[in-house]
Amino acid sequence: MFFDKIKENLRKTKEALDVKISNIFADKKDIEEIIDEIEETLILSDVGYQTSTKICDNLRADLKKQVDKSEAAIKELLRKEMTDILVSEEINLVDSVNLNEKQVILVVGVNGVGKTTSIGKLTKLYTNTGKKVLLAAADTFRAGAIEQLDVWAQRNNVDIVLGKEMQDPASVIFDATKKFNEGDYDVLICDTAGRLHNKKNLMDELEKMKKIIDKNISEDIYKETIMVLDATTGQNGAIQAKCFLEKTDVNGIFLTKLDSTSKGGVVFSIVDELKIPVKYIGVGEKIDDIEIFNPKSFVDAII
Ligand SMILES: Nc1nc2c(ncn2[C@@H]2O[C@H](COP(=O)(O)OP(=O)(O)O)[C@@H](O)[C@H]2O)c(=O)[nH]1
Ligand SMILES: [Mg+2]
Repeated sequence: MFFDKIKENLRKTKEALDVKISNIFADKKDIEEIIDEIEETLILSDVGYQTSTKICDNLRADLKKQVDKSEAAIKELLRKEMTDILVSEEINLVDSVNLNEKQVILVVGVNGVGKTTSIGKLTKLYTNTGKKVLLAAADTFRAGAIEQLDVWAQRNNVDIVLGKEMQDPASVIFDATKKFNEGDYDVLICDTAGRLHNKKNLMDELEKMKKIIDKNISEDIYKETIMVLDATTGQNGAIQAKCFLEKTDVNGIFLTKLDSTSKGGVVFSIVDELKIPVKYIGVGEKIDDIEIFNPKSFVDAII
């Protein structure tokens, strides 16, 4: 049931990958030719040049050791190699999803990627496990953004610290950390303005918010920064993320809009090149359209 749902949500990416790969096998070719064409298909599905090459080099090596070179056997090896990219030991597993720990989450990313919506979904995920969530509307750049988060707070029936339009976002974070410390909250999730990597003042603002969190929230409370990325932007989004990371530390990625793109392959290049785990995926606009990212079921759903 669950598996069918994720398969349906990733249908467009599956069409770009799996259907094309099946076609490669459809007309008889030699193994080298098949792997070359698989590599090309991966690159065209936004897996990224470097990561596609890595996957296919490993696949070639696997096949040297294996007698069975049927379509099923090759696809099985391909699934293994693709999963390995997502669970590599270089990726910090300490930072994997922990719904039980008390924590403060700062949500960052450029405009329109889905930050506010994703916070609404995360809030539901945490309240579902019995956690008391507090939200901070620190995207004070436009009044609409504050109201939008307020709507998600009401939907989830949780408390929110509302900033005022053009208020210093760091001061909203300050108020929120104070309320978090005084109340019996488990999770504080902070929304921020869409900040562009080339706007130095916006990056500075982000650092200021982090400092306030570090200063006001007890050391033993887990703190993290989640970067939201829009999967529909494919490789462009991956490049944008790289620029972002030059300026600020990020613990995990929330990759949105996988329901409406064939560019889901971008997951592989994000994890492989940035060495940051994808923690959540967004698969629709509704409150329950969120999945905790599972590398194996993701790969099984698209290949
Ligand atoms: N299809 C789809 N749309 C999404 C998803 N996440 C967010 N959106 C839409 O993306 C748009 C921008 O979202 P918003 O949360 O305002 O982005 P923000 O500017 O980063 O806060 C809205 O129309 C959302 O409904 C998703 O997973 N799938
Ligand atoms: Mg927003």
